[in-house]
Amino acid sequence: MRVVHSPLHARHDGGVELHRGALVPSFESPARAQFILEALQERRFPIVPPRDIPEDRLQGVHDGGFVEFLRGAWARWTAGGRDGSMLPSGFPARGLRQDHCPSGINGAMGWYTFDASTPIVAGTWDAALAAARSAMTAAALVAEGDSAAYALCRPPGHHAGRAFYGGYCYLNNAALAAQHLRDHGCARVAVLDVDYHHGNGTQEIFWERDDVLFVSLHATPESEYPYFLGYADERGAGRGEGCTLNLPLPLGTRWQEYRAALDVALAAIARHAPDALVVSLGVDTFEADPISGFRLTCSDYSRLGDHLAAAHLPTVLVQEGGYAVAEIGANVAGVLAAFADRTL
Ligand code: Q9C
Ligand code: ZN
Repeated sequence: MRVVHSPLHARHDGGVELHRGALVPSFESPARAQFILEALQERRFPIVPPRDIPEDRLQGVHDGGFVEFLRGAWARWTAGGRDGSMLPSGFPARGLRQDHCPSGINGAMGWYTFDASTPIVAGTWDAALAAARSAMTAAALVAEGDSAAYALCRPPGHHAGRAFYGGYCYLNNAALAAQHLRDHGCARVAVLDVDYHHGNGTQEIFWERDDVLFVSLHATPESEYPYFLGYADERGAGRGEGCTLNLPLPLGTRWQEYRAALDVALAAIARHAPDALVVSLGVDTFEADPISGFRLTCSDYSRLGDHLAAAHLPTVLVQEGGYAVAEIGANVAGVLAAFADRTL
């Protein structure tokens, strides 16, 4: 299994986030990708760079004005004499205008994001674009015949929607991978999101589509981020009705209950009969994750890899969350090594 990685991820660094009432350094740090890379190099996975995919391909899943905002946001911020990291100070809640993006940078920021966890710094665009290209490159490898590929994406992507960013995510890497597969020979695609948090961005992007099934296992949004999407009664709309499946789980979930939900997810995927699978691979389900509440152990990640391989589908794995930095390399490598063993 080839690993797609770009060192440009490290340009997204130095941001702060609003966490439990205080501004703290971002949990989503360059060290995460560095530790994953080292663990995969140690296990002799081949590492390849992303291809120079044209930026207009982002518009397969994203709004053009939104992409332009992300590309130009830092320049607009610094032109106003500001430094540090960009965080919003107001959002268009119910009762406020939903039809006009303010021309000023602060209003535009609140328009395009939905939280104060997702800072923009000088190198955010370069890193987000490299992550998006990594995911599309991994999809290209699979479309061209590899049985599986892994994109070491940083920043992550599954909270970013057609025209919004948030949850440490700017461009939706997994959705871009799924769209690439759709455009290159796969009539039907499934996305399985196993990050601790609901993949609200991916769900929104494919909500009205019947060609891409979205299935997500995640912590209950009643108490966990992103709070406002990810409930079991969300099933898609229009042609996409029945092509979204949410399996929210309680805090404290361990492998035994997790595995039962995973079986339900994999059965739904088999019924969709996809030509390829995209896995949004978050390892923030780990028992020692600093912002999450599930209890998966290191050895459970090999079990997860086994189960994913048992779907017997060409598979693009895309890195999402995971903030227990000391164990993140072992946990990701555990999934990928087990997956690769089963597909040899
Ligand atoms: N300040 C992913 O795992 N903030 N995103 C939660 C901590 C947002 C997680 C509260 C968590 C986003 C890709
Ligand atoms: Zn997460």
